[in-house]
Amino acid sequence: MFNGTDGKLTAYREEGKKSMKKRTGKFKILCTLALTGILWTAFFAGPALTVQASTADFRVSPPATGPRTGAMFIRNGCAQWHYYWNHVDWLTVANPDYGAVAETGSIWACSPVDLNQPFTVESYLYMYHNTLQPTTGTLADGITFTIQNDPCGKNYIGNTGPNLGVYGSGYVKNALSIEFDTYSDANDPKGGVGHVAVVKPAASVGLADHINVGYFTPGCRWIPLSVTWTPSGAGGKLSYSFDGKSYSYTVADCNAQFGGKTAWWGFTGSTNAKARQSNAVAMKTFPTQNPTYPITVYYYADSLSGRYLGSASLSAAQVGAAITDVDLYKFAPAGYATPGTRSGATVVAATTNIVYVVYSKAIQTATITVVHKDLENGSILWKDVLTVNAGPYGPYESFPFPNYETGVLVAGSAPASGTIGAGESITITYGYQKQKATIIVIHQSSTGAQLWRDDLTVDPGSYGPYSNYPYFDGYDIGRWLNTSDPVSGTINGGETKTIIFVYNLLV
Ligand SMILES: [Ca+2]
Ligand SMILES: [Ca+2]
Repeated sequence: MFNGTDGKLTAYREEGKKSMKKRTGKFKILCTLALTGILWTAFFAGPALTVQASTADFRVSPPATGPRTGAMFIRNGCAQWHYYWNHVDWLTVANPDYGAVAETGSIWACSPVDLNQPFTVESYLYMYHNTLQPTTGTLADGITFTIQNDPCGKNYIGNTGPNLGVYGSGYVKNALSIEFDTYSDANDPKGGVGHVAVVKPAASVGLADHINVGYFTPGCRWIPLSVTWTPSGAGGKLSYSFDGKSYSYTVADCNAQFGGKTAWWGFTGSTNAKARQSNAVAMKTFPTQNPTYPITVYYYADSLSGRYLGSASLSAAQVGAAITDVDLYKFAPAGYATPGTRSGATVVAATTNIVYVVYSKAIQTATITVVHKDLENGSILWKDVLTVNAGPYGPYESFPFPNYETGVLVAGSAPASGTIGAGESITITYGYQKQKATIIVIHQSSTGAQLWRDDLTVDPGSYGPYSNYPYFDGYDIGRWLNTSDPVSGTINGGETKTIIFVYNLLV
């Protein structure tokens, strides 16, 4: 774009930031169109025009190498993409608007990195006054390179000033930062103008939270930064060089540090309320990992009914890798056979990867033999061989034998209720007694005095006749008086009959 102060042609710039001031928008578009024509005309028709990368914004050019980064990062906050026609581009993570203060921005690579694989990021960092400012004044606050798994993911945006876009309230979670801090705050190391340190982002970062502290002097330059991740077991090593010095930091456990093995990476930056420092990143190389693809497992019960149970996501995996970590027991409904039957994707493809796990209703039976035994004589009154579902069984009422009194479990028998496993076989034996009847025989005198009483327990059925009852021999054969019952008939289990004999006393 034109430098508005002197009209000098500098470069072609596209703004990726929607929040650019509207009042300048049309002007920029016009300038862009005009300049594009001018530049391309010059390039193709004129004598060799040595096109310099623009120094309009940052006084010096970033190295004219590296991929076009505009589509490779998600930009948040005040971050912007600057693309120049000779393919030199960079992203500002703070202070893109030439003088704004108290800003913060973040750029996160569109694709996360797989921490199971090594990767290297090579870049250049600019942390200095831009061209519209005098080169005097305080520089603050700096840039971080951060690997993170914040819930906001690649939309995470942090705080301004000393927070460098990652610390303070709402700090980036599950993260590790390498800070390039150009302003020494109260809690900062004091050994140099600017300092480099590994910091685990937190609400409050103290001096002791700065690890691997090194120093550098901010200036009007693009400082090379190379970061290499080397996985090792559950963690890995973060090796980085900045301004010609090398450092390394070991992460013991990626799950503890990053909340997983896949993480976002990118840069954040900030300015404070007074200092104006442009913070910019130019990329040299991006991670060249094999791309990974997510895998989804859907669980169903009853392949016929297709009842959906739930889903699970597996860690992203590389194309061609066998999908081995499918949990065939997850969501299994009670009573269904496990493991489930798996179908669907078996090898990761560069498309949607879906695995199905289907359970079937368990056909798991057990056998319960119920024996009903007469306790008096040991004879088997009834025997049932029942095929039941494995699981709980009983209680006693589940195995009735109605013709007798409530049974009692015979010693050594299985309990009347419990749990039976698939394929098991048990025998429950109940002892029964026939239900008895009661005949009360009362002998009394003709005057009503009771002479004798017998309470007789009898089997149900016919009873009587008279001669079956105990004789009261102190008297003449009595004359019986029918009270409630006759002296012979049929009596049911549980019934009571009373027969009264009345005697004439032999006096
Ligand atoms: Ca600081
Ligand atoms: Ca610091």
